[in-house]
Amino acid sequence: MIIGSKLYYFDSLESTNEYAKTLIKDAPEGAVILVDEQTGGRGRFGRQWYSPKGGIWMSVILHPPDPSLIAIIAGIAVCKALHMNGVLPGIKWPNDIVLNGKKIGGILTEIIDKIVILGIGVNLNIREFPDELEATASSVFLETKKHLEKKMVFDTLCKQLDDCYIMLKQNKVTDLLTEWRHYTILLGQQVVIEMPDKELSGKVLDISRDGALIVMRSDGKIMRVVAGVCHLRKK
Ligand code: BT5
Repeated sequence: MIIGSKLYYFDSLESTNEYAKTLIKDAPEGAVILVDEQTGGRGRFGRQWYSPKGGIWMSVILHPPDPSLIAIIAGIAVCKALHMNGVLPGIKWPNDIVLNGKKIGGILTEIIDKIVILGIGVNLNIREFPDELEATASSVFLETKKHLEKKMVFDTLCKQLDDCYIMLKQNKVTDLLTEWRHYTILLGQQVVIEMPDKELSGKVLDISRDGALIVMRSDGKIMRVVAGVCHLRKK
């Protein structure tokens, strides 16, 4: 297996992604940093990521030929790992893992000198969230009342990620996108996508081979969206 070629495990770190950055020159491809809790976990755009004990907080160092589908394969791997443990979450492009409409996981990819640091957070057995997250965030335990053993889910996740990463290296993009379509909650949905300089509303048609979301505006124009924050439009 590439993923987990080396494991760095700690009780606590500020952020596994930050720690991974200190290792990228020395650690082998597939090295995983795993912690029980993060004191300064981060989301995209420097946002905070709540990371108490009970979750899976990890980063993986990868040398992909092309980084554009890394968040896509991470989403597939998280969903498959939970699915194999009897829980069926969904993927909300670009980087949310959702269950019953709430966010139970997130993915953060950072690229440094063509090396990718893939951060994955899964709210596995978290029992409560701060007030400001309660409406939008949840955990596998809170949604299903199942307490899944962390080590088992982590091992399954590494295996699934390894399978997807090998497929990516073999350029099996069609197969990977088929898996993504199976897990996403977005196909055919009306969404609003916030981008730094504009907003786009429309219906999600598909995902492209480079991970962009394909959206049809109400005037029929087809748009490719490479990055943004996606909200489902209330019906
Ligand atoms: C993400 O960012 O969803 C990416 C999260 C990646 C976390 C992993 S954990 C291991 C690795 N090391 C790190 O330091 N990070 C990675 P974003 O889409 O920006 O979502 C962040 C937003 O989600 C915050 O602004 C909150 O509103 C919300 N949030 C914070 N903590 C959450 C949690 N535990 N569960 C669900 N939502 C949360």
